[in-house]
Amino acid sequence: MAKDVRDRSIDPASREMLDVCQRAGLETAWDRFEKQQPQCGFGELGLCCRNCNMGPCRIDPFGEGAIKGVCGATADIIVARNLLRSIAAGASAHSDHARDVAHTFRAVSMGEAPSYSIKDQAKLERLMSEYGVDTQIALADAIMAQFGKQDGPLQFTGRAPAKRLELWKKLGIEPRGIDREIVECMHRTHMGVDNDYVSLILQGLRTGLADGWGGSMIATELQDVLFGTPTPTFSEANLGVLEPNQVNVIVHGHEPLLSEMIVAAAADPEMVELATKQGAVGINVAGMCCTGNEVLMRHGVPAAGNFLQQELAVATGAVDAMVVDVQCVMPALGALAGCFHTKFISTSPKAKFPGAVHMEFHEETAPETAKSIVSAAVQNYKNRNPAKVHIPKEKSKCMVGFSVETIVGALGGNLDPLIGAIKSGAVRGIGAVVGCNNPKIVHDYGHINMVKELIKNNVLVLTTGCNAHACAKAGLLLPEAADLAGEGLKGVCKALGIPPVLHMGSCVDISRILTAAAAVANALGVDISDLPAAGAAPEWMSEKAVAIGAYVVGSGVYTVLGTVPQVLGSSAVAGLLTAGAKDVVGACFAVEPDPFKAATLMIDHIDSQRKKLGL
Ligand code: BF8
Ligand code: SF4
Repeated sequence: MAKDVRDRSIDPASREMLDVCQRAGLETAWDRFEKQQPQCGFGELGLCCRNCNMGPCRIDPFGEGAIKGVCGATADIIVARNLLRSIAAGASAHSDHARDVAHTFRAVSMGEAPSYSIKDQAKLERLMSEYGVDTQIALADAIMAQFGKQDGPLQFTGRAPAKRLELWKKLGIEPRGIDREIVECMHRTHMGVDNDYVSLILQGLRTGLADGWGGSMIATELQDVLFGTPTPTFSEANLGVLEPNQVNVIVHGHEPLLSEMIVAAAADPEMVELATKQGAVGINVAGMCCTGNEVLMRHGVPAAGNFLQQELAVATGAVDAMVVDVQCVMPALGALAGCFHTKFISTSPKAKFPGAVHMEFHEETAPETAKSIVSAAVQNYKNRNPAKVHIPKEKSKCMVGFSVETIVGALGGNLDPLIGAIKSGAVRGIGAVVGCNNPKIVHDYGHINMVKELIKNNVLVLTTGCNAHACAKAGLLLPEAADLAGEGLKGVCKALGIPPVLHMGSCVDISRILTAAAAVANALGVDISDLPAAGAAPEWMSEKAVAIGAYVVGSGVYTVLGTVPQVLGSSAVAGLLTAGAKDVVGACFAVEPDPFKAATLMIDHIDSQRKKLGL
């Protein structure tokens, strides 16, 4: 039976493509989600354990059947262990990305990666002084050492307010080496190790902090050094950025090490000439997911869409190559690409996919591989079947690239104007809205309605990841969008010429939000948990989002989740996360799928913080 596409997405381009997919009998994540219904009740509650081979064990949520695993593990233990493993996986994804960037930075410092260079010398020098080293190589070594550091603290935690640092120390959650924290999660969750849910969750916070103030921050800072710190740039977003008469190359995944080289190769006159010979008028690179955010904010490369649009992009029949590296790439793409001429190209030694051509990418041979990939796309152009091409017209303009440096610049060199606007109430507070798509929520519905509701109530929104794509598509990243904001925020945006929603980058760039929050808290002489600020992930799905949640709350920011985490099988764990944590780290989670109600929770929190600060 035909599905009503309006129940699946609010984005017009996505609805149009969902229609196309239905008519062509092409399966998408939404269809597979329906086939999964009803989803496993034990899994939903976090109550199954496969951590040893006496199991699998599952706990009866009604207390009638088994209430303990074979080893005696209770619901509290199993739920907390499962959560800890998710945090470890998420933190490892961000941090392993950071490791690759650090590796390239080190190779550049040693003169061993001639195709990469230093693009932000000033930031490099600031980092050298932050780490207390005199040379670039010493900085590279010091950053590399952050991964295996046996004792705390991680260098970047020094950016956090003194009160926060003291609290982490007191609680024993000051993060040590990034790899160490992740390994410890795996150790603690092995059969018969840590069996106290509070102790497990504290380690989850510590591992999250090692991600936010460690892995993610290292990735962001070194990417800025190597590829440039983003500055305001205009571009376009949504599937309408695909070009009917050009070779379309989509870069999808997360690490700019690859996408930067693809962008450069596509501009190579030799490649452009090759494209012309094939009958195309040029080469159009478009970005997807976080790789999309990286090249969007540094080069103005148009963004094709967020997580749930990856299959829809292929279904346009106009993508000559879908080039991927790591994270958030659906394994479904291989089979779908097989229905079209699209070449699905995997590039990371860590990530192979069924149905993909593997063209492995290494920093020493990066430009050559990038050229081979672009050339494969160009040569594939002639195989495009015009009868199968359907590109939605829909695209929106956007203004992106608000690094902390840019925001400070836009404010005239320091944070005082922003702090003044917060004090006066023109800006009621700050909302960080981030995260994925998830077919459990109508695509982009959670993102867009929450963000609109916040700005209407004078909350300045900072965005990254797939929320940033959603906002770009909806026109919320334009200075004109200030007209949708409340009077106070509108005035501030108009005076500064900025949008009411500031695009700060990819998901690892949530570290920029931490840096900004710490700077504002330091300027006010308070802790991060005292700020009139709140976070949200209205449509989150990935384990990375769980790690982010852990570091955002661990850093003191109240956070509202739009999809329910798999923890409800333990009222003790759920209670700790949604209430108890407030007395421990000064912040907690809330779960609210309705974006309007969720925005109200955030605004209420912001108001109560203002009151406490006497504003
Ligand atoms: O790191 S927001 S779906 S793309 S996990 Fe993935 Fe989620 Fe998108 Fe980027 Ni972040
Ligand atoms: Fe079952 Fe315990 Fe083994 Fe988990 S660790 S599978 S609860 S026996």
